[in-house]
Amino acid sequence: MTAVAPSLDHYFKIKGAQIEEHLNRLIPENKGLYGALYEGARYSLLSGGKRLRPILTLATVETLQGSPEAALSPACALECIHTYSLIHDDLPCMDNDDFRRGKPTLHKVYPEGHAVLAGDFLLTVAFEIIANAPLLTDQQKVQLTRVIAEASGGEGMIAGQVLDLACTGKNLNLQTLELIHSKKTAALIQASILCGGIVANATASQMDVLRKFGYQIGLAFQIIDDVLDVTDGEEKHGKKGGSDAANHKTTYVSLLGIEGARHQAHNLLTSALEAIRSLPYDSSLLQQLAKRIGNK
Ligand code: GRG
Repeated sequence: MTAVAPSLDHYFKIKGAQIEEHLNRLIPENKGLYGALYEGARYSLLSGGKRLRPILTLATVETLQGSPEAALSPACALECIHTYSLIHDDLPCMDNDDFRRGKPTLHKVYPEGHAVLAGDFLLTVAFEIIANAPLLTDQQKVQLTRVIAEASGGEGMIAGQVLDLACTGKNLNLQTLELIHSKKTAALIQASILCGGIVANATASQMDVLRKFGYQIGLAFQIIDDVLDVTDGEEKHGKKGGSDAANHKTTYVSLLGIEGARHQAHNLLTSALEAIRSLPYDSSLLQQLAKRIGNK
């Protein structure tokens, strides 16, 4: 029998609130001598955001009939890492952005060094959260640490950011662009799915399915982001062709056109849906999440 899928908006609302509450407890207010560090981290961490990555972890665990309570710690660790990456990405030495999640970026309201350190704090605390997770086995903690570190480290998100900086202003081909985005954006989204698999004790072949699904929805997410930068960007940033064009970045849209980029994302999502349907579970929740990425 197929379970009735909950409304996705409702799911985002309920799980988003749960994640918010957990993050608030994990990174509490600190009135001590270095309380400003906590204040800065909380400014960015508790400032909204879709909570896509932690929600993907929770949805994967639920799909594989694991414990959603046990998944809360790695889910929050992933959101800490994601927020750190946004804080650092917005710095003047990187993308130099003034607004994020509808508010001034952290370095606009605190000294720049303070924003760097708040980002460092969020990256570090993610691994502390995993180490101290109350409902995980030691083996799960090691596996989660490895998956998250690989996705965010020197072969993952940081490598993607380095390539992105090095390639700005250069004409890239599709292969190089995919390499950058697979590391910069898809890796952490894929890790969010894999973390769910680890918490639910997925088998090796189920992890292979999750790896493929996570990569494909992660890359599709970035392609759609490129499209939205053009279609919504002019309105948002006041720059013709969006902020990527203004920053001289090669994107899926500059290489394939808007329709070509949408088609590429659609193909990835179709293949991701096919993969996830092969799991011996009701995967309707993950299917809905993948479709939401396509329509974001
Ligand atoms: C600084 C090491 C380092 C890495 C930065 C992820 C990243 C690498 C930069 C972000 C730049 C960017 C805006 C990329 C587009 C895709 C993306 C990650 C968008 C933001 O994610 P959302 O839409 O954001 O999930 P919210 O605010 O909803 O969490």
